[in-house]
Amino acid sequence: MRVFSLFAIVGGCSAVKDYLFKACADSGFCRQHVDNDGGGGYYVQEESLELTNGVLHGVVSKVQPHQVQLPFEISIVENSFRFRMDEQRVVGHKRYNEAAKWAFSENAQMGHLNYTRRKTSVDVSYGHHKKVVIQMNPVLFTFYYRDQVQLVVNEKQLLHMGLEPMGLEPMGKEPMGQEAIGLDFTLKGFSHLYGIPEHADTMSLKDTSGSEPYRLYNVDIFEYEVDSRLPMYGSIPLLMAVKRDVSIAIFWINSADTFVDIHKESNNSSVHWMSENGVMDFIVIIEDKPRDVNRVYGRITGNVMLPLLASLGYHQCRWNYNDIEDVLDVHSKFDEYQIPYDNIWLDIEYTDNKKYFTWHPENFNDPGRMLQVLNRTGRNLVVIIDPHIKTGYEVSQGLIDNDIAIKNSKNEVYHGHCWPGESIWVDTLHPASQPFWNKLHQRFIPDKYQNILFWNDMNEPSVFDGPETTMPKDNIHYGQWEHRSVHNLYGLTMHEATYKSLLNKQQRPFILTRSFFAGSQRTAAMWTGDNMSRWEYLKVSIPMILTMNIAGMPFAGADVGGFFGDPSAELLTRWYQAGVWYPFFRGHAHIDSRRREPWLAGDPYIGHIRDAIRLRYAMMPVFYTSFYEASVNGTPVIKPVFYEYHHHKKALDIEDEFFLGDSGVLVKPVTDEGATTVTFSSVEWGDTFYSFTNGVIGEKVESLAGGGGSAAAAVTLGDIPMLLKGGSIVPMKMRYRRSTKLMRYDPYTLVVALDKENRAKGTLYVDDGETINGEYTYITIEADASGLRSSSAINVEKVIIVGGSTINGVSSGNLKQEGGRAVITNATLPIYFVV
Ligand SMILES: *[C@@H]1O[C@H](CO)[C@@H](O)[C@H](O)[C@H]1NC(C)=O
Ligand SMILES: *[C@@H]1O[C@H](CO)[C@@H](O)[C@H](O)[C@H]1NC(C)=O
Ligand SMILES: *[C@@H]1O[C@H](CO)[C@@H](O)[C@H](O)[C@H]1NC(C)=O
Ligand SMILES: *[C@@H]1O[C@H](CO)[C@@H](O)[C@H](O)[C@H]1NC(C)=O
Ligand SMILES: *[C@@H]1O[C@H](CO)[C@@H](O)[C@H](O)[C@H]1NC(C)=O
Ligand SMILES: CC(=O)N[C@H]1CO[C@H](CO)[C@@H](O)[C@@H]1O
Repeated sequence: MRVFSLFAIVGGCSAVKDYLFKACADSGFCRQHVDNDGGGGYYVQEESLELTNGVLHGVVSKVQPHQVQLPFEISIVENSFRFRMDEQRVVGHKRYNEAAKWAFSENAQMGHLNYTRRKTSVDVSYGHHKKVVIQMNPVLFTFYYRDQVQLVVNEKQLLHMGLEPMGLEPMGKEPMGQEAIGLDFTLKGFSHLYGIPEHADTMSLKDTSGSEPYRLYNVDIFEYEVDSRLPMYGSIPLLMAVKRDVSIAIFWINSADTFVDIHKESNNSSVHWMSENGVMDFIVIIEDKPRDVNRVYGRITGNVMLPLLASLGYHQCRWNYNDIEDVLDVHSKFDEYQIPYDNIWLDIEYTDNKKYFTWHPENFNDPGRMLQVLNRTGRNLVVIIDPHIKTGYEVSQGLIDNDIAIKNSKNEVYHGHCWPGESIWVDTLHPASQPFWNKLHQRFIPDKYQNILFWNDMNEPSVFDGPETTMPKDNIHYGQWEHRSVHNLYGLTMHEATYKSLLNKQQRPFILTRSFFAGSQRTAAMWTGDNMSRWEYLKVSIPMILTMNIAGMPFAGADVGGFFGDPSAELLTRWYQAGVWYPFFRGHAHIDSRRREPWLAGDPYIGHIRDAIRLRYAMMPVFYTSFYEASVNGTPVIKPVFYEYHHHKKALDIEDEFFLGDSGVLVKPVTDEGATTVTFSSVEWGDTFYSFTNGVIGEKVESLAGGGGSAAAAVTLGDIPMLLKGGSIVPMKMRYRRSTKLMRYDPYTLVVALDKENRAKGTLYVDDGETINGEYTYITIEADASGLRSSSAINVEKVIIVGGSTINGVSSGNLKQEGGRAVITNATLPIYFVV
């Protein structure tokens, strides 16, 4: 009923979802915090300051309307400033303080700080050129970097912690949920902010003055809308601000329901974080460039794992493949149509009646046979395991017997409704859940098979009959923590448990998760959930995935073709051509959607889709190398152009064009129906670019538009617009193979695009693609006037050079002029260039 009345009032379908999810005004703590300056009045008790082991301890206090004591500590983590403040309670429970425990990597390094007492302030110094001046009364932090003020915390006096002013009872049994915290951060000279996924919105965050703040609260928002600040399946409370020569990140370490309100005033921006409860804990990262911020954040929370090479191949999914014959038929059709793929997926229907860790007794009665057939050509099977467990079978009984199910507020096992009907949920915060989860996986995976991968869906967790389609906030987890405190990190605990349960295999685990939190990048890939088969969803997938890359979780994708509905052949083709750039590349469809495996698209679409998927495989060395670099440096795999051009204001808004890692490959997917041209913006800033459409190197871009300096290029339906930046060397594998595994020993083609100084550089990472911590080589390749060199031997079958008239030393083979390009073929193959 409510849906229809709202629908009538607003008169458009954009409000259909709003009733399901709380707006700031419906959320007690947000409503009370959002515009409330609370009168300030928080001050540092001067006598409380004490430095122990490089950590500064003290107490923040406030007298009105009643006394609060807020012990805090300031520490240095990976050369960045961390502030953590709790509330001293006389009675009652503790505030949740373990979000950092889940988010942080084990290797995060603590540092020491120095401080100097002044009359009314304290100077804290750390690292190079970094200083924070802490004003005592009212408490205010001013962050300096290279002697300039960059950030002021609590300038707007929005600091709030504890029950007042909105809580009523300072003592006794507090009503839980009235422990909200809030704080403002004013960024000086920053007009562009990014991050805080997941939202179906622009990459550059919007000013939310007078409208809904961005909300972080993991929910199953099926059929989500675009251009929205509504919460989605996952949350990473990391916000990045970028200007010409400084980049800053604010990492708000809190896993409760959170709103982020943004105000932009000319070139300053202020960010107001509000969370429902928990301790106040944040880190400020200040560095020169966006990639430096990613490196530091990666050291704190861990970098993306180096993926199983096969998981960078194409994934074919639908809800659902009906039975083993269906799976094997789809599998062999890929070979028949000569389309490479690596992974085929099973959604919930493969189980016996939605009982996870079982196979459907008729349709999937011999999974070993299926795995064996797939394995012959190096393919994997991916199966879904969700955290809701059907009542009345051995797995749910095991959860009860081991006391590892999530409880309700009365401390009884919580029951809710999900795919299997009545279900209970595994509490993966409980240490005893790990051995239980390990055993389930070991028993379930047919003997000796390595080629089985996992998909953890619905782990927000989704509860069909719960508030906001999730769990009641007063449910109880291990440690007596309320669900409200840990809500946004539950999904992480689940996919991390799955990851650990697979470490006994020789092959690197692969897990796709729908819900995520800061730190999820260490053990899982994500996708953007239930999108729709419409052009605007294709378009918004690019900024959404770029935002995941900015927020340190680059292994991200969107359902190619859209989850709900039936795409037109043109949309499906364009979606594949864009999807080849998603770090996680999967076609997926709803159970009610028509079949849309690539060969069903008809001519000429099938040819274009085949070419697109083959291009992904040709570029596999670049993807794998970029992932390796991300796993070491925290850098994006698909990289917004502002990472290279942050000196140019216009670059800060470009969200439809991106680089593939540091390779120099620049991409602009076609996301408009009927498009006939594409214009690249990044060519404006003086670098040389070459046309690289469909992975075929061509002319300098000026000449595309007759030397006018604009890089508008005509595109046909078969074209995937790409450019290659001068100064790059791109290693490709050009031979068609059925899967990544079968490409392993194929020789490389090197595409060398020289810059204005006749130089170029590239990198290549090589290993067996499977084992954890196995042998590897990381190779640098360089070209200049004296020749082409690599730091280790590479098996090369062809070198293509553009942009230079002379390059010596490469002509160990036949150097031929072909049009404007120098092509080396058929030299004494294989050619090894060694320093
Ligand atoms: C702290 O001060 C000492 C002595 O002045 C100095 O040697 C050290 O480098 C300083 N450390 C930092 C992190 O600034
Ligand atoms: C901010 O804007 C002011 C005036 O609007 C200008 O003078 C100043 O240079 C700008 N600062 C930055 C960092 O852009
Ligand atoms: C931005 O911040 C700077 C430095 O605090 C200040 O001088 C300037 O007035 C601010 N600009 C606006 C529009 O508030
Ligand atoms: C899977 O294929 C590999 C070759 O790629 C082979 O070594 C392995 O034994 C196969 N596994 C099974 C269980 O057949
Ligand atoms: C490649 O080299 C072989 C042996 O040197 C020679 O016979 C052949 O003609 C060459 N092919 C081309 C296309 O140059
Ligand atoms: C509620 C809902 O529609 N859930 C869907 C979530 O997404 C996965 C995969 O995209 C589907 O399998 C579920 O049916």
